[in-house]
Amino acid sequence: MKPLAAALILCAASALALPDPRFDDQSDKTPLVRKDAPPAAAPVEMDPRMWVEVEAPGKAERQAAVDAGISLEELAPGMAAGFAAPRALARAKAAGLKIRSVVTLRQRFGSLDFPEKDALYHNDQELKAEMLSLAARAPDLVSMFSIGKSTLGKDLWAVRLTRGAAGDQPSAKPGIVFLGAHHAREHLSTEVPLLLAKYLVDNRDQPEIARLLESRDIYFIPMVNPDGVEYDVEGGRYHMHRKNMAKNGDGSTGVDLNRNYSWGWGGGGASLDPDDDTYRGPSPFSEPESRAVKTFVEGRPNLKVLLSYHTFSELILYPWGGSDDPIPDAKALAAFKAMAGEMARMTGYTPEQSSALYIATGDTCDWAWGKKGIFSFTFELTPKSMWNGGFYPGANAIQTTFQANIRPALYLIDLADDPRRAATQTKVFAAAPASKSQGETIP
Ligand code: 0X9
Ligand code: ZN
Repeated sequence: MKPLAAALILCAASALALPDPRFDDQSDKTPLVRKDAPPAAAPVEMDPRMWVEVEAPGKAERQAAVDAGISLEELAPGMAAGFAAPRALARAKAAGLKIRSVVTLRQRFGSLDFPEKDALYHNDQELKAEMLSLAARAPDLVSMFSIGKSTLGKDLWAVRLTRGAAGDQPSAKPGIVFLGAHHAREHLSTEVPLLLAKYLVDNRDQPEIARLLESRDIYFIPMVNPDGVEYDVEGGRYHMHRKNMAKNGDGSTGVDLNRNYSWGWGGGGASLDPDDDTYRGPSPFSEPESRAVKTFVEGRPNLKVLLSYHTFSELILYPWGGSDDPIPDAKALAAFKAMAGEMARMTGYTPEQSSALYIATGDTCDWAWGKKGIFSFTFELTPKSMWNGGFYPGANAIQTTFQANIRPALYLIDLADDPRRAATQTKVFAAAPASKSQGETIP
C-alpha cells in the first residue's frame, strides 16, 4: 500500500523559506508565498487546510490567491495550487477567483497507511471496503451500519451476521458482540474480528455455523478507535499510539478509551493527567467512541456476551478489572472461570481475573458486566511478549492469531443463549469445520 506522502507536505512547507524557481516569472520581488504558511506538523487527518487549485492565467490571479491567504506551492500553465485554510478559501471565492478543485490534504498527499511490510493489515477505509464486500456477498445474512462517529468524525462501522434481521432491526435472538482496536496500536485486534466475520460468511453452509447464524445475533465492531489507528500508521511508520485523538485542554492528545467507561471510573489504574497513555478522560463516557459502544449495547438488550480484543500477552481476562474482589455472583463467577478455562485450552492463552494483570478502572468489560450483566471478556492476543513483536508482530501473525481464535469465538457464540450453562456443561461447542477462509484449516 502506498506510503503516506506527509513528507511531501513537510518538504513543501520547508521549501517556503527558500527562493523558489517556480516563481521566477515575477516582475517584482514581492514574495508570492507567505512566509508564515502553517507548518504541517499536525496529523494530516486533523489538518483543516485544503489543497486548492485555482484558475490562474496570469500573475494577477496568482496574486489574488496569495492575498486571499492561499500559500501557493504548484504552478502550471493557467493554474496555481496550494494550501488554503477554510477562511482563505472563502476569501479566494469572494475575490472572484475560479476554483478548479478543493481536496483534503489526505486526498492530495496520499492515504494514511501501514508500512509496506504490514500491508496486509486493514486501515479504516480497507476495513470498510471488506465489510461492504461481505454484505454484498451475502445480503441475506450480513448487514453493515455505523454505530456513531469518532472524535474526528469517522464512522464506527459494525457488521451484523444473522438471518432474518438487518441493520438496526431489533432481534430476540441471543446476541454477542466482538470489539477491536479500543487501543490504536493494537492492530491485530482489528484483524481477528474482521477475519472471524469473513470466516462465518465463508462457512455459512456448514451445518453448525448455519445453526449459529440462524439462532444468534452476531456483531463485529473491529475498529472502535479509527482516528487513533490512522494516526498510529501515519507516514507509513508506527507511532506507538494508544489513545483516541481527542484534543485535551493542556494541548496533549487522546483519552484512553479503555479507562473511559463509567463502571468504577476515576478509581485506580487510570490516570488524571491528560498527557498519560492511560488518561481516563474528563468524565465517564466523555468520548464519542466509548459513548457509541454504550449506545450500541444499550439499544440491544439481547446481547449476552461481549469480547473486546486487545494485544498483547496471550491472556483471557474476565471481570473485575477495577478491583481484586471476585464478582459477587458466585454462579456467574463459576461460569466465567469455566469459559475462560475452556478458551484457554483452545488457545494456549492464560485465563485470569483482569485485575490479576493490574487493577485498572473504567474498562469496557467491567461496565458491560457490572452495568448490563453481559458476560464480557478481554482477550490479549498474540504475541506473548514485547520480544516477539509486541504491538507490531508483523503480517504473519494475522493468520495464526485468527486461526487460534476461531474456536473460542464459536464457543462464545454458541453459549450466548445462556452463558451460565458453561459452569455445569462440560460438552463444548466442538464442531469447527474446515475453514474456507483463505484456504486455511482449523487448528
Ligand atoms: O490496560 C488495558 O486496557 C488492557 N491491556 S492493554 O495492554 N491492551 O492496554 C487490559 C485491560 C484489562 N482490564 C483491567 N485490568 N481492568
Ligand atoms: Zn489494549
